[in-house]
Amino acid sequence: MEIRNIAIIAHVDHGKTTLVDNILHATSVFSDHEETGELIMDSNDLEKERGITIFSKNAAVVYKDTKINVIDTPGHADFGGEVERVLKMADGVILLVDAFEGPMPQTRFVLKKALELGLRPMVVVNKVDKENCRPEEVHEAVFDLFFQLDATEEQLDFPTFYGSGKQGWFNDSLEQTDNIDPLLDGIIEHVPPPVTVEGTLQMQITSLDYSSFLGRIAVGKVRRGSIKEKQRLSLCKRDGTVEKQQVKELYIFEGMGKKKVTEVHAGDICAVVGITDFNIGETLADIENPESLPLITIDEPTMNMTFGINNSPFFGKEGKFVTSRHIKDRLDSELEKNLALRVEPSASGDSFLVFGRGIMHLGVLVETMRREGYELTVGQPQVLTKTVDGKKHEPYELLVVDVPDEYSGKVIELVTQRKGDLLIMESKGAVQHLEFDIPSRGLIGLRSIMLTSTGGNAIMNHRFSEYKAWKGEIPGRLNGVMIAMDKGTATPYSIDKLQARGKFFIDPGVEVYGGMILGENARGDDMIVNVTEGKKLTNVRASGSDDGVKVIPKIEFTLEEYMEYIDFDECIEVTPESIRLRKIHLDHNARKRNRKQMASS
Ligand SMILES: Nc1nc2c(ncn2[C@@H]2O[C@H](COP(=O)(O)OP(=O)(O)OP(=O)(O)O)[C@@H](O)[C@H]2O)c(=O)[nH]1
Ligand SMILES: [Mg+2]
Repeated sequence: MEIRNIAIIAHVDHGKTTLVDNILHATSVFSDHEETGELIMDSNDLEKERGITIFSKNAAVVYKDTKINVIDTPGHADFGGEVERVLKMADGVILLVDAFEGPMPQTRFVLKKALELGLRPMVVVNKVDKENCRPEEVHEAVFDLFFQLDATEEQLDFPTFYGSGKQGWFNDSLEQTDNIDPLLDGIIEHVPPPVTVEGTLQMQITSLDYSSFLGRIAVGKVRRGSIKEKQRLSLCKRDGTVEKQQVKELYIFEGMGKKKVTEVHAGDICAVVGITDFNIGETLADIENPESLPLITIDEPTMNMTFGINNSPFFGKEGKFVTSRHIKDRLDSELEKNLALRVEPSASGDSFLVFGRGIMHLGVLVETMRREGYELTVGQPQVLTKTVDGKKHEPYELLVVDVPDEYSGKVIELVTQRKGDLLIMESKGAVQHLEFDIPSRGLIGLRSIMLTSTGGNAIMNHRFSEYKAWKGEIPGRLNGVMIAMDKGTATPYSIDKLQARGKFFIDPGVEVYGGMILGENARGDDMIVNVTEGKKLTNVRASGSDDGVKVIPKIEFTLEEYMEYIDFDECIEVTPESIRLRKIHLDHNARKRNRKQMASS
């Protein structure tokens, strides 16, 4: 059967996974009455809950006697390295662009990678059902982007499709149809069949799958020769050594699942069971004639964060895995699959410095550990600096903000305070499109301030661009916090009394301890407060009112928002049931002494 290998790439939320849903349905992977829901490929719990893709995934369908391997990729910038790797399995890409938003920072990044690899691009202008969308303009903008990125003549000649994943149609014009056949036909016509090379086996491992029965599974495209069940072969390792190993089982992708086969030929994508101790980027090759493919370079981390045991008074109450040994083992196993991650133990051995690609990358790891039953304490994320020619350098990012006209002045003011430089300002209807060059440090905590000062109307996106000279002092959080004086249960009575002085992160009825952070002070300094006075609530999650007391709903932050919120002398206690902010030093006197010391270091 003929094969086409295609990766779907785009900025976050432009509709990749929805398009894959459409492809699976159009090719009858499911029987007519089967209830599948939406975003079928976002199968991991966190992915389902957040509606975003974190891991790239393979699916395969058959259309008009051609097998199409489809690779769904994550759109968030922190997972850009993953996209770059899995592009090695593809011969063509579908670049999806939202018909309203147009090309965004991650559109540029993923397209650049695809063009550099010489892949055949197809463009899909998605979401044409959206009000005020501007598909023709977006098409123009995409063409300009190709041009700026030095696309070849052939790549510039990309076919464009329009449609709506939501309404279930794509066509080669703006005329609405009732199916996606024009797009599927386009894949067969425009994406070249895989280039296969005669000779002995070469397959680069580009991603990794897990099975509780089978263990780690190596996924990649067979580039040369073929691979067989039970075959003895060489694993060409990253460090240059070669290990003899044996294939146990072999699978190809079929629908959303896998199908066991005895042999896979060059050009197809497969999953190999039985290879031990491999890393992504390494090559499976012939037993006698091991020839490695060029290694895949891995993104350097740009940020780190301390992971330590939970040493709050509530230690061990909610989690199953609480010792530093547990945390160490868990981080070690994460390193096997999470390529952009690094871990360094502290001198004392009870905490670890974890390096990653950004807030989301590290946040997803903490969130996953918490769901698995871990308790831990994480510190303020730190941007990594480098020394270049004897000078301190730091990471910079391209920041894009789309905001209604009336707020654009405010946004520029906020970003400029944080050492961002305005590069581009243009109108898109009633919306201003702003682009800035800003040190990554300046982005930490910016989102929540920006949302507050624009009434939730700013859409913010950013992605790493390069290391450049250190830009000097950047003001941190403007507000202080409210800190619990003592251990006890927070009462509606005392929260009500304090509401005029700040905003709470907790509800009445919650157990607190001395040194725990309860909310944001309206003023710039920290304030120790008593929240345990008065009548106790009997029903923990009650409506929050008793004796005529009305408690304003608490501020709900996600883990990542907390990570961006905390100051240098604060940390986050993470357990399967709770996320609590606290001061590193819980004792009020010790903290005052230490804060001066820490601030000056
Ligand atoms: N109006 C409209 N919404 C769409 C369309 N396609 C997808 N969406 C919605 O856009 C949101 C994001 O869709 P996804 O398919 O998850 O986007 P994605 O590109 O896979 O996102 P990431 O994997 O997180 O990068 C969802 O709420 C979809 O329902 C479309 O054609 N029109
Ligand atoms: Mg997705």
